[in-house]
Amino acid sequence: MSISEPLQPIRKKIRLDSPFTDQKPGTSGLRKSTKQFSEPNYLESFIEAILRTLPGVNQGVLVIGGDGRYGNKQAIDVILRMAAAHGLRHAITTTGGILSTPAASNLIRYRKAIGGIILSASHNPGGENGDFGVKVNGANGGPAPESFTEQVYSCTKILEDYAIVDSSSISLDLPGQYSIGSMTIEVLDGIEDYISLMERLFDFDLIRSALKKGFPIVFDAMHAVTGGYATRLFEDCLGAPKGTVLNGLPLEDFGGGHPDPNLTYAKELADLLLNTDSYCFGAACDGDGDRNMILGQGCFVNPSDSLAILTANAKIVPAYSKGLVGVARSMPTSSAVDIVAKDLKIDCFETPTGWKFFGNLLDSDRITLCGEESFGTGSNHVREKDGLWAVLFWLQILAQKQCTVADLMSQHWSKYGRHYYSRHDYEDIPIDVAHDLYGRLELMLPKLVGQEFAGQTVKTTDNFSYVDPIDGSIASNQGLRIILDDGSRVVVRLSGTGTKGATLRIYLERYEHSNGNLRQHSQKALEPLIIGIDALAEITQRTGLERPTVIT
Ligand code: VG1
Ligand code: CO
Repeated sequence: MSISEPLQPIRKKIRLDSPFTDQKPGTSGLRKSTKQFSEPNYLESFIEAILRTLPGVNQGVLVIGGDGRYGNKQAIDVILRMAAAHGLRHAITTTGGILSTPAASNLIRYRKAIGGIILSASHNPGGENGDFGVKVNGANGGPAPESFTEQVYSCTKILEDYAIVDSSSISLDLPGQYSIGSMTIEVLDGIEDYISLMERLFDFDLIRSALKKGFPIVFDAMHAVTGGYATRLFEDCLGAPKGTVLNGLPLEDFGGGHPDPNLTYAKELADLLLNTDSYCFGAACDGDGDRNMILGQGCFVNPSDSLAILTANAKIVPAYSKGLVGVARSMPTSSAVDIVAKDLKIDCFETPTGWKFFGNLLDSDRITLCGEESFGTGSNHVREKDGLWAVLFWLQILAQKQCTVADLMSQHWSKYGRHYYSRHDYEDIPIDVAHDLYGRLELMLPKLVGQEFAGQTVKTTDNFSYVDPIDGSIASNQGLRIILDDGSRVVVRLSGTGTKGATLRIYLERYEHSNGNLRQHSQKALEPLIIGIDALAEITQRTGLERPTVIT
């Protein structure tokens, strides 16, 4: 079907009353409340800044899609009309406007687009009272680097007007070809290409036969973007029974839930795996499909351990059968993968929090796999973390080894030792309280060296900064680290993705050798560190919170 708009759609310049000074992108794009995004000209002025900054806009190809949250389709309509006004040649979007972040990364790469605009606030709640977000990815398919987002931000501060074309909305109901003026638009099924990519990476036959032999799995799409992808993957392609995918229908408000796959927000799934014997394997993804949580029967896999397990077993997956060139993890992620990398004699890089920092390492073939403690794992197949990819990776390993998740974890720890690990989040605390706490702790850091902390001696302290080994760019103030004599550590960071108040993140880690006690509860094993940092940073006292809002 093809609908042609009038040949000369009206291009207008809308004058802005005042520039928008609060459009500073955080860890991953611009994330604000839906209400703020609904203010007149708010979205438009940010998109204008992007289209003025992104290289290749004139006659370029742009990918646009989102996680289906409230405002997704309206935003696509605005972006298409602004893209036409800025001289793009072709825009690619998807049916229902549904496109997961990793699938967008794939589309950008293989359609040789100049980049993509992804409408998502990821794991933040959606709906009229929730959050909305805009992420920009570059031609490599990955999140734009800080140099780009800084430029966009500077542009928003001086913006006086934006250009848009007047035309009626195009339908996203079915695949089709359209045009607005001289810009052509392709609406395609956002799922097909992603599934074919997965088929090229994994051995679907092996997974299919393992599932058939009686390995019941369950997947929670949390009413977010992965519903359609997961149903097609697990139920249609891999033969899992109907009903394997829970909450598979994407909803504008994610069914009122918080689409963050962790033990707090994916409790329904966690209960099925931890408190019943109905399933051998369970997994969930977040709002935009880039995060994953892995569970076995009676067993939660810590994301830092997950990265280590994937690294140790990568050769099982056809795409990585020749081995890995290197791996990377974000700084707060535990060192579980470092030990595996050492054993495999491959490089292991430590980057700041945020997927954009893996981009250069992936582009220059220095790493094959990478991951973050925040339920993100990925590889060089795209330039984003990829939730369903991680689930398939786990299924491939389990199908090949014919063992349970718990067995695989035990085997791993008895070979490499165990990194007890936990993240404590204090959400929605007053911004000044958070900054005072952080600033005070930072000032204390130099004096802590050589002092006793949590029953050990403090070896080093710093505020992590990173020099990109490829382009030499520097990212500083990436988190406070207190590293103890036995290798244990506490990291303190302020989140860059929240929209209400500030979120303080405390990352706790302690290593236990393979011949030590590997069966403790992690909160118990980390207790001295938990008590130590609370006393030192005066967390309870200053925030008034007796305990963290979320413990992972
Ligand atoms: C959080 C995570 C970080 C992740 C980021 C984006 O950032 O800690 O690891 O890369 O979210 O994930 P912060 O600044 O709040 O700690 V997503 O699923 O929003 O792309
Ligand atoms: Co996400």
